[in-house]
Amino acid sequence: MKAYFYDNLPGDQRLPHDSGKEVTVEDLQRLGVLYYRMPALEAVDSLAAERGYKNRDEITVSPEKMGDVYESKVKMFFDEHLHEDEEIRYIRDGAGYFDVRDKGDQWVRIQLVKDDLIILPAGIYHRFTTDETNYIQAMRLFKEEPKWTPLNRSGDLDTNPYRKEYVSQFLEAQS
Ligand code: KMT
Ligand code: NI
Repeated sequence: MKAYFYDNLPGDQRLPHDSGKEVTVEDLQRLGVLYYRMPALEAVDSLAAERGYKNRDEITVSPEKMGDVYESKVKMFFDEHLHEDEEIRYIRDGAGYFDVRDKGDQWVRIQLVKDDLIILPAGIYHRFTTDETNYIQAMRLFKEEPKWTPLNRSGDLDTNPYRKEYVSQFLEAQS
């Protein structure tokens, strides 16, 4: 895992866009984003059990697997959105980037590789992209009823109760 501020320069979303300004695991934690290095699947099983996650699936995002729809899927994943539930991703192979908004609404880019696990809290604005290798395999964990519907960012979303809860818990509650 490596995290840094996104450079906001033009260019393909799959390029690193590394501004050189580093972001630490502790910085991520303050945003409610939890990172774990998990070489053992048993540890993922424990974490899932602790948090009440009963279901999982695996997705491969690559042109080989997705064919013609790959480019449009990758663009869709990159639309800024939030969910009304946690988003847990465990990288099984390949690599990719999750971008999350920080307190000042700046993009923080989190590079994940095999054996990295990330938990994004409900209500955080984020987006995902593959990198230049165009290949990632990830496990998606979910509870009984996944509320995975991506809600794309808009002014209206600021009144969403899950967004409001996230803002009060992580963005307002600290100096
Ligand atoms: C997401 O939430 O954008 C995804 O699930 C993308 C594929 S998982 C790396
Ligand atoms: Ni998402």
